[in-house]
Amino acid sequence: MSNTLTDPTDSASHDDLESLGLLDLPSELKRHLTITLGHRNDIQRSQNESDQRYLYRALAIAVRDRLVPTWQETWSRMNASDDRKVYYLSLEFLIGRSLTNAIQNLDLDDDVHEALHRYGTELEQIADREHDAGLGNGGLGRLAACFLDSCSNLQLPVIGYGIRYEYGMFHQHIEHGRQVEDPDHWLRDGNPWEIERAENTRRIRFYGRVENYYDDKGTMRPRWVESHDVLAVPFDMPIPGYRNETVNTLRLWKASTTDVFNLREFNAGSYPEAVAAKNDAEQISMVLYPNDASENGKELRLKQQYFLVSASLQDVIERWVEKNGEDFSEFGQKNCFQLNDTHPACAVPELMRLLMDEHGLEWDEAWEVTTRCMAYTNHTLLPEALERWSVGLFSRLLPRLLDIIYEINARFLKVVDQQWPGDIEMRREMSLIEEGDNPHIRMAYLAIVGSFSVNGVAGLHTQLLESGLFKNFHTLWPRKFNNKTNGVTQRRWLSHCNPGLRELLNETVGEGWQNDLTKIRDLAPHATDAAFRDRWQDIKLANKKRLADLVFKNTGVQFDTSFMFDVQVKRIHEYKRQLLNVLHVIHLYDRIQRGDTAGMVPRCVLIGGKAAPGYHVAKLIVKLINDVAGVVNADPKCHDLLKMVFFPNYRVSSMEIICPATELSEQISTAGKEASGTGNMKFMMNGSLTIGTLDGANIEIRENAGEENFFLFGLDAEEVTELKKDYRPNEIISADEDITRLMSVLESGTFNPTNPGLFDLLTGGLRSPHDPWVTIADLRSYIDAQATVAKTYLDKDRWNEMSILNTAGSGWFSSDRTIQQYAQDIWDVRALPSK
Ligand code: 26V
Repeated sequence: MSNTLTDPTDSASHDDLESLGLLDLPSELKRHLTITLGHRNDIQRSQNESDQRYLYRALAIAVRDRLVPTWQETWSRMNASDDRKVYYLSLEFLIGRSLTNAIQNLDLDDDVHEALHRYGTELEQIADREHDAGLGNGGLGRLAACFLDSCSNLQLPVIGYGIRYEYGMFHQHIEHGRQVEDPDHWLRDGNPWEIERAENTRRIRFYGRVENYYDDKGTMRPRWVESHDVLAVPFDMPIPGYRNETVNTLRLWKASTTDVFNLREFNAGSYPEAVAAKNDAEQISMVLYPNDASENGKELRLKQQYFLVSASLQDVIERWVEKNGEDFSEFGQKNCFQLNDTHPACAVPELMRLLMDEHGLEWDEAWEVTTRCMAYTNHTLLPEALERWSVGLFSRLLPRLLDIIYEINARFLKVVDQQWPGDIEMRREMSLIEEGDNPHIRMAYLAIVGSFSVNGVAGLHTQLLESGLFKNFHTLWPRKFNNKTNGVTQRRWLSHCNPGLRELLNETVGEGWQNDLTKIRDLAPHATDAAFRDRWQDIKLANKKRLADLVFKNTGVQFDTSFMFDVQVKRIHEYKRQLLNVLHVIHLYDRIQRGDTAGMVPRCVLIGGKAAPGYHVAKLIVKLINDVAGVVNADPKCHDLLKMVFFPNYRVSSMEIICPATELSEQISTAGKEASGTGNMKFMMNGSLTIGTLDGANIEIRENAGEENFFLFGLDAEEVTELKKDYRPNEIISADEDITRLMSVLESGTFNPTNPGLFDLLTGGLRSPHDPWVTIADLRSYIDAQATVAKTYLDKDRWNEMSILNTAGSGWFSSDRTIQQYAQDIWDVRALPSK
């Protein structure tokens, strides 16, 4: 795929800037500080919070101004093109910070340094003022952000569509070892990275009922009446490509109601109610739902999903009609909607509705178009995470859509009947409607039936979808199914976050890896070069120092940079088995108590992540981590061998400090449960070694790093399934001296002396024959693998060699590779030629 780089000195030339009415960056910064923001210009070496915030805003506007012309140009070029376009529909985009990303992509580092110099400050400090755009929970949301970055890098005609949540992922702080949630009002200081496009506002319907009427040709047609409408106002964020004259768009919808149209509706004279209704409408884009099974089925969440889908489809259709009139015969060939999980699956019936009810297509034509342009990505194998919406709720909120879903189902069940004639059980199993007292719509099935492509996010995950969750659908339509192993953008997750390593890589393999990560292979021969390994280790040490400072600032715990940095950061969930990690720490603690420290390597163990607010067990795990850390860090016997922290409020910007400093990456989920994982890839790129199970993308990480450069342990997915038939954790515990001991330390109340029984729910789960995560089954193997890790760490040369080979093998995990595969195999789109 072509990815032409223009000479950056061209794009930033003095003449160009002048023609855009822009001055050099130092002057622009001053202008925005004093004129745009009306601040004083006598800041000198100011550590003052408020001065720094002004500097951040002025710099952000100055940098954004340099994106705007290319942004507009990319938008017009895309609209003018007749090539197929892609829309990435997602309830989550975990963007993180934009300033440093834009500076890097525009190659403005030196200019920014110069501009900030006169204020006696550095970019790192100013950049830290930016609130993360935390519009996502974890992997799925961050993947969407990495994908947009790669689409811009590859100059693909892709628009992201999402919701502009007023409150993003909650802020986490720890009180007495427990997670406390605070709202994340990330927009409170304004957002220089968005532009409101009120002229593209859309109207979204809810509630009401369906009636039939006769159109002007005398045909009876259904229509949706007496609906309560809400407005969707788009806010665009720029997604800059890497030094390539492309700036794509992320369009985020905010819910609103104009006073004008609202007051007219409430013309009975009830002014306060009319104003209150405004509030009601704005609820829809108020807050991101935390990924939490207990939140499943909430009406507001379904409203968010339909709101996103309807606004985005109307937006695309309006641009289509402007250019092509009411001829939709090629709409399916020229447009493609990628559904990020089932969250936007209402796109299937909504596109049908818009085409039939608003644009007069017949069912068959509309279905042909819809199934040509919808593609669905699955992100989870956990049955409790599969979305189902109650038919009752659906019929109240989206009555017209329910009729369409029933019709899709009726036609689909005829296809099932052709394949399996007379097989009633198969009809029941595959129906889009789960029957029962309280029937539900199976959103994954709706997405599969309405899409031409269904993909998993790692090799094993796709295999398990085909042979398990979606087996019948795979039998019916084998060619719909495909794998697209996830990836991450090396521009944020290596180049930006690890400047020391960036410079070494540039020097060693050239700069090409920044937009073609396969080039990083050339690092491999240097793994045996002693001098190179020393430089490699020095860079890691500097990154460890940076993380140790942050850990101290956030927790008051002093990390010793000569210790091994052992890290597990991700959402807190039972299947990810943070508990397994804690059990190993307790094992080390117990050994230290007994003086059995031969071969032990000093470790700093860091665990971080958010628990869904309603997920009781996950929150108890957070408490256990904090309480074990408290005991370990207070014990003088541990002082030279073991430190542990719970890292509070883990988010994108913390990972940028954490992953470059990590030596051991913990990827220890129960095999068959983690669809892919993407943190695992960020660690690998930055030279961490992985201790992991054969789960998700770990399998591919091990293949690419070389088996000898990966610490494997535990049962594989098949073995887990087999074991569950007869699992007896208590027998495993009593047959193993170390495990017996560590369980008795945990159960004796060492970590909860004043609160007996506090962790019984956790220990009870571990000991249960029905423990779905079979933690005890993998514990021996995990402890042994950790002993191998320690032994290897003592051999510095070997460790550094393995570390280099991990980075060298990480080329496959660039999201550029993933996106090229989506572009070729699913989307059938090519790069838009530059102007
Ligand atoms: C479910 C729900 C249900 C309640 C409302 C909010 C909400 C939000 C998200 C989810 C599903 C999340 C699924 C997910 O994040 N999957 C992760 O996707 C990553 C990217 O493909 C993958 O690397 C991880 O393995 C997978 O767990």
